[in-house]
Amino acid sequence: MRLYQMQDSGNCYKPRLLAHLLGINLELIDVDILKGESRTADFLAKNPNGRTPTLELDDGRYLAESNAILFYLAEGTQFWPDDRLARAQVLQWMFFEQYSHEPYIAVARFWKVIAPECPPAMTARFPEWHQKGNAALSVMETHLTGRHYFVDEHYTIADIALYAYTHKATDGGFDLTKYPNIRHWLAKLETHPQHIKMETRV
Ligand SMILES: N[C@@H](CCC(=O)N[C@@H](CS)C(=O)NCC(=O)O)C(=O)O
Repeated sequence: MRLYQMQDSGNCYKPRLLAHLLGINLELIDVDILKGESRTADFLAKNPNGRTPTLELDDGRYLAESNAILFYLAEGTQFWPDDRLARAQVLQWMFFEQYSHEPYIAVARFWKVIAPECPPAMTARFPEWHQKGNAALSVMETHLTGRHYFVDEHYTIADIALYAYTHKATDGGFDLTKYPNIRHWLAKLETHPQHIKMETRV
């Protein structure tokens, strides 16, 4: 399978991390979103929404949305639970990630480290991103009290979806020292023998 991706994107890191945990090889095709490569006619034919990551399956079909790609790769593995409620809880945290977490924590990081020539209209939005991002981190911090993982005390794709941008939250100006349970959870995931860093190119 081929992953159309950007190395420094947390959304693209999610499927790379899971694939490595599962021993799946992905061919990586870099898409420079700052040069508009995600909006060419050729790329839009693969993903009409013009975003990375986009997975090309072995049969030539495409799948977009990082969390949908996580689900596709995880089905039938230990990262997708058997229990009905646990499966729904994994989805609960993955929807939380996309609605309440990524739009603030990933976006703040994007404008600080990936496109630092941030226009004034974006700079003005940092207080809102920090307020809403900290609200999401507080929800995670409370949930992680007495827990090692988000769902059912097993490492699932809910953890991967939330790990991707949480472990880089300081890049966007968030202070993780306020969240000891989150820091323990991040450290726990990093002890997995197949864990890879975002910068690792596999
Ligand atoms: N909800 C999407 C968000 C994907 C997304 O925003 N990707 C960014 C990189 S992190 C992108 O490719 N942007 C290119 C563009 O908007 O043209 C997902 O989880 O995959």
